[in-house]
Amino acid sequence: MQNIFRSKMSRTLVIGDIHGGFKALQQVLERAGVMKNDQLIFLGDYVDGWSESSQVVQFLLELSEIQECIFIKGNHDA
Ligand SMILES: [Mn+2]
Repeated sequence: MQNIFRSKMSRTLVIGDIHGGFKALQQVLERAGVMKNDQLIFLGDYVDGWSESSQVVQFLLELSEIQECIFIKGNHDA
């Protein structure tokens, strides 16, 4: 019953401080069970930290074409 209800509900999910952690980003999206009708708000700091900043940015650009995304610029992204 809960799954049927959830499938019709859209959520707003907020993600911050990815810092080049592409694998961690994949894991958090998977564990949150992100669906097409969820809105994603990214709080910035996409780069600096882990070594996969380019993969993170490429992935988010592609994701934004199929999913409602809002990107805020963090202090590390200036
Ligand atoms: Mn940060």
